[in-house]
Amino acid sequence: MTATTKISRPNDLSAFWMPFTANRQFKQTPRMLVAAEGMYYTTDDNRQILDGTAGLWCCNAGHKRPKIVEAVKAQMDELDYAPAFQMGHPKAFELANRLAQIMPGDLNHVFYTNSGSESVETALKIALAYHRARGDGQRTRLIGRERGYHGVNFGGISVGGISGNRKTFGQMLGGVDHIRHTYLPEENGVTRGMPEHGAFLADDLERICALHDPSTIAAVIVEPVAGSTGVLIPPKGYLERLREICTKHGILLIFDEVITGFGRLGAPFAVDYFGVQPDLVTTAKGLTNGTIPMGAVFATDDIHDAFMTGPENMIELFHGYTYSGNPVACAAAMATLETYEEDGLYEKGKELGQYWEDAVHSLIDLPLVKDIRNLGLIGAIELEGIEGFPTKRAFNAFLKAFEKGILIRTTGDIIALSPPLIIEKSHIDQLFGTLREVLKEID
Ligand code: PXG
Ligand code: PLP
Repeated sequence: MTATTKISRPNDLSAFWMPFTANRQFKQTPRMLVAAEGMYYTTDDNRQILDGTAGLWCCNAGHKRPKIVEAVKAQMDELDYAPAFQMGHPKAFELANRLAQIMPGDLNHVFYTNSGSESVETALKIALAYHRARGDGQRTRLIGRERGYHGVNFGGISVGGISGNRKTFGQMLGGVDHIRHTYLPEENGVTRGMPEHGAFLADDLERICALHDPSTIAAVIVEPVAGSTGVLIPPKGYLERLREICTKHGILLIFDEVITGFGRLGAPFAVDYFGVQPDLVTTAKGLTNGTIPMGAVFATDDIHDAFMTGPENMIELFHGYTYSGNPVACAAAMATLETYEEDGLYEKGKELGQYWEDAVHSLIDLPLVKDIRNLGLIGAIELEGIEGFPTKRAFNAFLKAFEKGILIRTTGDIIALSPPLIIEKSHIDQLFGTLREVLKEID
């Protein structure tokens, strides 16, 4: 716990248009965090809040980790910025090598971005350009999944499947279709870990292939575990089946590991956890422990090498960001990976998994609880909604939880929990003890 007593409350909240926030509600009753250390935030009224969400699924090593803090300070002193195009700096290469070592299989090439949303745009563009580079340029369709979340840029919301994130933004990308989501409440309600039923849901890709002809499809993008939509765990055999169908038809498979990457499931990546090998992997968040914005897309040798043709003085991929491989972000990422390894955090989901699972499922007796799902250090508690007021019950729970000293995250009427991987049993007890009180007290 931190002993910080800093009090800071800005006197005017109007200029900052807050992201994914009920701005008017917030500005009437602000919830301000002013410091963080380990498992706890400190509020502006000096309360300690247990972080049940690792910030926004990103601070996997907890807060204010000394190694990361020092690395960022030192990097600022040494090289603050280097041009990303036609120039390099050593840490960008060192980090890419290290990431390629951690990632299984031949996903050996790393393209840097600044967020999960940018990682998704990058992966979709690489998929399209890859087919074209191989003379297969009629493969232009991109397939996402219902209830998928792939960030908020136009490619990501097009392949994404959350209607609230799409409906007010016009036509999106053309040539996009969606397979079914993987939630079967009748068959798989209140499941511990991976559900038994539903591998057949992957066959929905065959339906899409039959409709458009597989030769027009460039890539399929899915979250191995759907996070933002309220935690949907893939049924046993589902991801394997999706891989088989993609391979059969020459379609690239993209795993969006922005949430599942860097230890969330009790393995470095979902690729390890599920033992299914995609062609491209998108990451962000945990890459720098949330400290400095950074994302990374992993590509196989085959995909990368398809671009390395033509005159050697030509740019092979017309894509990149001003901040791709920013030195301060690279330093933060290197120190983050060291911290994960030193603390054994890739294993934590396995070690603590059973205790976590039992704790999440302990809430099933509460009348407001409709379904519970979990995998690794992720848990979801789906509540009965208030009739006519969707999302209100979960939001009430969020407000009450904050009042009682725990940070939870809600989407729709679902509470999603994803604590820093440094969590201990005593924190799990605090989190679920408090949540039980919350769910008894709210309307
Ligand atoms: N893909 C996936 C699978 C994600 O979960 C993104 C892409 C976009 O990343 P950026 O860095 O652009 O936000 C995400 C992000 C929540 C929540 O509480 C989830 C995300 C972001 C913020 C909140 O569910 N996921
Ligand atoms: N808009 C303008 C006018 C720019 O000059 C640039 C980059 O040079 C961008 C947008 C893209 O910015 P970023 O590279 O940070 O994504």
